[in-house]
Amino acid sequence: MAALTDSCYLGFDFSTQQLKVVAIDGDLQVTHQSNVQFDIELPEFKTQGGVHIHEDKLTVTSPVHMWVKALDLILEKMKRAGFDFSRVKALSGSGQQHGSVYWRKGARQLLQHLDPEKNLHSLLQDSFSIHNSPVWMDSSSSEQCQCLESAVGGAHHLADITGSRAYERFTGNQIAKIHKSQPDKYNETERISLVSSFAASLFLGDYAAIDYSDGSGMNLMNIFTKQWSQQCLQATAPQLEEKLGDPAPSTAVLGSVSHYFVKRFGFPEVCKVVAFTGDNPGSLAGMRLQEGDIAVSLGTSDTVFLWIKEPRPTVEGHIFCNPVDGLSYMALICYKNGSLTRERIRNECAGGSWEGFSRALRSVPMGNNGNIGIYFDTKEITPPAVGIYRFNQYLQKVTTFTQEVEIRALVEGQFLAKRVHAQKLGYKIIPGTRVLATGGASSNKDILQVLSDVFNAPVYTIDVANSACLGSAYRAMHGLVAGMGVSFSEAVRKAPGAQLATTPSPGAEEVYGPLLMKYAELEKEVLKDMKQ
Ligand code: 5FX
Repeated sequence: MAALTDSCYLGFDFSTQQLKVVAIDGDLQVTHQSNVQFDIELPEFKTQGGVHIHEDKLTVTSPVHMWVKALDLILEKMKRAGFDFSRVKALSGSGQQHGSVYWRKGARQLLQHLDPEKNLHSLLQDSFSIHNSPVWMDSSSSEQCQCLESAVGGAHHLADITGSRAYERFTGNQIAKIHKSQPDKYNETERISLVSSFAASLFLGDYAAIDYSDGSGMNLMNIFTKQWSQQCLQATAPQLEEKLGDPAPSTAVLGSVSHYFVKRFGFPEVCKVVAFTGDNPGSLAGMRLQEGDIAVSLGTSDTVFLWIKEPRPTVEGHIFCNPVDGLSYMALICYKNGSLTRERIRNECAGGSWEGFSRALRSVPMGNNGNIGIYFDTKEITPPAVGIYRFNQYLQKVTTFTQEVEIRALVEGQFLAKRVHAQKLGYKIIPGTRVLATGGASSNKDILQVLSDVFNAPVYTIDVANSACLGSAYRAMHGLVAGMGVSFSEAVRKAPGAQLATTPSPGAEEVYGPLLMKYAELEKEVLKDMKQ
């Protein structure tokens, strides 16, 4: 029996472009990492960025067999690298959210009796009724979204139940589309998994429950009762409840790894499988977000996630059950106009230089002398508007700003929007609130200063290249003690922390408090203009 210090925990991340794995030891230090890039290492599936974009440009799928083969490959790689599977006490994982897997009738039997002499890919050849799984990039289910919203009494009502209005990528709407377009395949389906619960099923050798947190991204689950909403199920497809199985807490131990992994790779028989979850919930765990914290990822698209106690679902953004604390929630807001817009303004107003961009930010005072800008180069998600809007200190529309004012208006506008929308979802700044910044733009100190000033909270930076994967390893470890009442933060207190980057400038709240209200009003006006 391995001593505690020899124990290790595995976290897998079935993301869009690759499968990753990380191992941590009992001190939460990373001891092993590996990955399989789908396009490069599994070229036979002919994916680009891990997906197939269909001719209509709206349908986006990934081959389910590619994910199975990727698991074969990554475990073989670990074995070749001398990884000692006998030390793994627990494993967990995450998957791209919303994607779905359709197991054919009889697949459960197969999963329960996998022959350790063969690879999973060959064993599970005939196990899926749908070979091309719809993924989160799919936006082909608008018709189903409209049907669902009207069946439950409107977008607001659906958000009140499921935490989100209807979104094309959300799994229920994808299932409804499959039921309508391929009824035979739907009827042949014994079980529908999310990417996360599908991956957990492979390890478990049985169908794994969908966890509450990833289950919140389906437009099917009541996020308050944590049960499937009968109203939503009925509006989606027949016999759906039996095909989904009961959802389970995200911290649940689902069972031990199947005999297949014990025999083929040498996992201990007692190695536990902790419920897998979505990649964003996984990142929340990897970043070790705590109550009151807000994570701002400044990448191609900007993402904000929050730990909240009292969620207020709206038709903007999403509320998910919290993956590490059963009494809390997480909110997620996606913005399409992130880095690409910052780069455009940098090119137009600072000669393409980030130093010039920073100089301009420093040369104009906090609050931009009352000038506010809204920059939606492409149609934004939150709010659904497009175009460039500039307002002077009297809130009158103007057509141009000086270059310096334009730069500050962009950065302040993006952060004011994040705080306004976060507050609408129930976010409150409380003593101890931290803003955790990640992604490309988080390396720019002057951008972070504006972030800190707008949120009136200290900003920390954290490297989250592998946050979902690492979060899964942390969750595997926590899963073993969660039942004894140990909190996630206690279980991972030894993990490396975030670095303090900056604190709010004196007087920031006096400047941005009133600007927040003005920004919210202007955004409403822009939306009204769009609808006319
Ligand atoms: C969240 O709602 C999303 O659709 C994406 O962030 C996917 O989870 C990416 F995998």
